[in-house]
Parts: sequence; structure tokens; C-alpha cells
Amino acid sequence: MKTVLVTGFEPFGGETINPSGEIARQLHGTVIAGHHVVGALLPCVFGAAITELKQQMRATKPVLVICVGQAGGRAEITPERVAINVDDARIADNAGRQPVDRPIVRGGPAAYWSTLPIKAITAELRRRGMPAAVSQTAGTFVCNHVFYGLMHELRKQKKIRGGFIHVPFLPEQAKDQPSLPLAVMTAAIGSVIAVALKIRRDVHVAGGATD
Ligand code: PCA
Repeated sequence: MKTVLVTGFEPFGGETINPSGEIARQLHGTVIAGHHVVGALLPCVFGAAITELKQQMRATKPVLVICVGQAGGRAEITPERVAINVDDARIADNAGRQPVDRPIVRGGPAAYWSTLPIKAITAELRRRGMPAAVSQTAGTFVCNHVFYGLMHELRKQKKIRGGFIHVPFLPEQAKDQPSLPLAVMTAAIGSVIAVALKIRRDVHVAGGATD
């Protein structure tokens, strides 16, 4: 059976839980559309997160890689369109590092596109009654860092597709902010996997984005 790798992050920024790590844990060991799903946890640390991602990719040889991260304050499940070649941290990571205006890969391209069918994914999640929108920026913290590292790694392995999905807070994290239950987000990432395995060429529909 072929493998799909799903990664999530450990908690960061003073939180005690990260929905993305919980989603990866929930999906680990499941079978989706005839593919074995491996869930892995990445440290919220510049550099180390990409090292761990590459290690997981070497170990599992996935045909599809879905990296998931928390975007507190967002109301929707947001497939990211593009990873940019810059680290610019507003807060320190879990190892106390705070790179500012630094390239992720020196001399690397300014950006990489997701190779996931982001519009088809958004449409399918909405069809299932889940809040979803394409996002035009994954930020400049560890999530964008991992997303760029993933796409840089996949640049010469075009058969392996990959991308990044940001998810809202869990209800227990959110005070006055939007949130979604873990079961909903886990089902959503399951749908993301199924759509990505099925749809090779994205649909091009208007109105699927956050801005
Ligand atoms: N969210 C952060 C890093 C880890 C996570 O889950 C981000 O959006 O960069």
C-alpha cells in the first residue's frame, strides 16, 4: 500500500495544545482511499522542523505530503497557495530562535506553489459543510518555513505532491476567537487527502479565497 505523510506541530506560543499535532495523531494508522496514512509531529523550531520532515519523508517514502499547522484567529480550514523564501519571526520558536528577514534557502527561488489542488479541496470541504478558503499567505514563521522546505525538497520529485493546510484553534484554546472541533478538522484533513489523491489538475473557480 502506498503511503501518505501528514505532519502536525507541537504546541507553541504559550499554548498547551496544537490542533495540527492532534490531527496528525488521529490520522496516524488510518487508511484513506487505499493509502496508508502516517502521522508525524514536527517541533516548532526553525531548522529542526525541516530536518524532522525530511527524516519522516525518507522513512515513509510517501506519494503525498500534507503538512498542517495552527493559524489562531482564522475561522476556516485554509489550503495555502504559496510558500515564500523568508523567515521573519514575530515571536521566538520553541528553541528560543527568532530569525528576522532571513532566507530559508540561500539563493533559492522567492517562492514555491503548493502542488495540491487547493481550489478543488476548498470546494469539497465546503460541499461537506466545513468552513474552508484558499489562503494567499502561510505567514513567515515556522509553518511557512516547513512549507518552503517541503516544496524545495519536492522540486526534483515531481511525482510526489505536497502542500500546507492551516487550521483554526480548537474550542478549548479559543476565548473570543473562532474555532473548530477536533473531529471536524480531522475529517477535513481526511477529505484533503482523498481529494489530493483523486484530483490531479485543479479546478479554477472564482471566489474560493480569503481575500
Ligand atoms: N503554526 C505556526 C507554527 C506552528 C503552527 O502550528 C505557524 O503558523 O507558523
